[in-house]
Amino acid sequence: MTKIMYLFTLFLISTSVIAQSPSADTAKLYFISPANGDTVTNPVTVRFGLSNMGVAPAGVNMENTGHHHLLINTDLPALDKPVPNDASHRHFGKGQTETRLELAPGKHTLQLLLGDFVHIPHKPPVKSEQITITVK
Ligand SMILES: [Cu+2]
Repeated sequence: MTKIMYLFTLFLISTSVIAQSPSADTAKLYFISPANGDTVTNPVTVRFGLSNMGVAPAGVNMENTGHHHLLINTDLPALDKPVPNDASHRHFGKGQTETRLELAPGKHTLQLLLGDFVHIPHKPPVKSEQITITVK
């Protein structure tokens, strides 16, 4: 192999390490519950649905997997950086597929965003629609 081929191979390896994890073309992320427009009471059980990709805990680098992030009353974060970790960006890094929330009475938005083993959204991102619920 020529030196140029060798350098090119190194380049491919190094870019694949920092590149975002690819998502499956057919991946779909959605809320099993609640549904958009629902009126609910506390605690609000939120169930995450994912098809054509799998759930793996954070830190586990397996193709076509990721873990759930629940965005509460916020829009999508930067899609090429780790998802922030705060009250409006919840990580489910153990591989959980549901949670219970205590929310103030009123309207709230919820959205799911899948992240890879280092919490970075896939490319293209796997996200649900943003739903609005009303807590009584
Ligand atoms: Cu995460």
